[in-house]
Amino acid sequence: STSPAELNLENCDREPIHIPGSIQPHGALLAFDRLGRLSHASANVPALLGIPLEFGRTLRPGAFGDDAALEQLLQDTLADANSDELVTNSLEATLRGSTFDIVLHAQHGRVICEFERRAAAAGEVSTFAHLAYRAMDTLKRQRSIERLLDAAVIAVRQMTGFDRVMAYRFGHDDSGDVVAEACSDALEPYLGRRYPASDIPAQARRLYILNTLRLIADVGYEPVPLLADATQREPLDLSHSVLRSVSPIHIEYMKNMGMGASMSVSIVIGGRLWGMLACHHMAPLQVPYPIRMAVDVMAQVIASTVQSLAAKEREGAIARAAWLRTEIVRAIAVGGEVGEVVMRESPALRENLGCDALLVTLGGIPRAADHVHAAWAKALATWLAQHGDAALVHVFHGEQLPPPLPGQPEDERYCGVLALRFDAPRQGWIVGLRREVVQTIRWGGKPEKVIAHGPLGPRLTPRGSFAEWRETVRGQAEPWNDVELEIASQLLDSVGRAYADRVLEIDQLRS
Ligand code: BLA
Repeated sequence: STSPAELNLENCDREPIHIPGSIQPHGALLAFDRLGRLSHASANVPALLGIPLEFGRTLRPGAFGDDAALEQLLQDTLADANSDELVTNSLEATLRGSTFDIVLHAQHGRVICEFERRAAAAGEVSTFAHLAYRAMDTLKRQRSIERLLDAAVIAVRQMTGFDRVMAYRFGHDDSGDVVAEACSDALEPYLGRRYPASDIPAQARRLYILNTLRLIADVGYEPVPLLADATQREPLDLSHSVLRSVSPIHIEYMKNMGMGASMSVSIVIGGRLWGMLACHHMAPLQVPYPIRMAVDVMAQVIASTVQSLAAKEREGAIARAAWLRTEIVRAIAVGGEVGEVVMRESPALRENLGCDALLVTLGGIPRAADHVHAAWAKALATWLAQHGDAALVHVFHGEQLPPPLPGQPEDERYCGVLALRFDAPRQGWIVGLRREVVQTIRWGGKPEKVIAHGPLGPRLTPRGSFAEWRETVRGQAEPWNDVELEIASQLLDSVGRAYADRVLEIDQLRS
């Protein structure tokens, strides 16, 4: 496997983070084979649990003191060890005077049993249960994805006590936007910022779909090594472990951000990582397991609510598009000029098609424009007249397009073009335009505030990785999504027909 010294920004998606060979020190780990024989243990087991490390043997009776419930649960979990399905059990127990949350999971012929030391005063369980219940209820009642996520970050902050809780939504290119945030007044808000896909490498995203919650209780921790029976050839797979030691690259990133603890919870929709709740604390923070589980359930409620809200938003957009189409067709039928009609509906159309500007051209000449620099509109109209082929809906990007002209203002530079040809012989186009993605994104950070560069490189800061991302997205616009493209092609269809009827009428009048 790759040692930390060999890791860098280019190969960090190859770090095998599921087999780190160590755990975080706020607990201890035991692993058993299907016969219940000890195969692996964290080096702190004797000190923390008072259990001697006798690899290849089953635990002696009474190894867990007189806690019969734990011994029974281990036996029950072992009975499920041959399942391909993941089986998870947990309970609270007191060993040698300390309270532990004990989490067992079985899969592929092995049981992993983790003992998490319960941090002081987790609060009244009943108070907490009420809090969690109320939060779920509030979440289900939200009517938009924005409000849902706003409510979610507030609830998670209340339940866990993190200094900062963010809802992070992934885009088509896996970059992530901070779309909701609840944070302490002492912190600079991150709301509205975007982070590049490379901040969470591919193998971590895959793991986070399987195991939806992780906690790094103390960024400054010393990992505790796992020891193994000499017959064990494979490193222990900690994909589903709650104590898994995390990537040193990520630890450095967090140190550079000045963090003391972090937790993140996946929002998985349709088997895809849709977003994440990401929590920061400036000091170490060990969130008790039951509270983490409540947050995990909450993330599932969020996922299903997002899914139904997204379906409603889609239906709403399609209904508004149908209404707009009717208006436009009616106006053209009574003799309105396409350019004029489109401009009259411009705000609603821009919203509906998700574009920043609109242009209508005919015969290679701009007829009407909204937020488009006149000289560039002319260049684009000429260019379109030369580039249209058989297709009716065209999507052009970046370098395919005419370059910006001298004097063209920054906010009227477009590099995403959705071009709808409503009249092929006369080169009539309705054109929706999108700005370069870099100009659309708010980046609120102050570069001079970046914390010291670590030994793994200067780019491992949010600010540094943003600079790199900015380079890779130059000349790109956000692509149009399926709903927008469908709306566009229906619009084109209706306008095309209304316009053809109009032209026919005029021709008939003339003859
Ligand atoms: C993991 N990176 C993560 C995680 C987050 C981020 C949330 C999940 C682990 C956790 O809960 O802390 C990224 N965290 C962010 C971002 C913000 C934040 C963007 O708070 C913004 C406010 N990270 C890098 C680079 C590499 C990298 C350049 O920035 C690789 C070269 C690696 N990130 C990396 C790895 C993991 C990770 C390897 C997995 C950690 C693990 O689970 O072991």
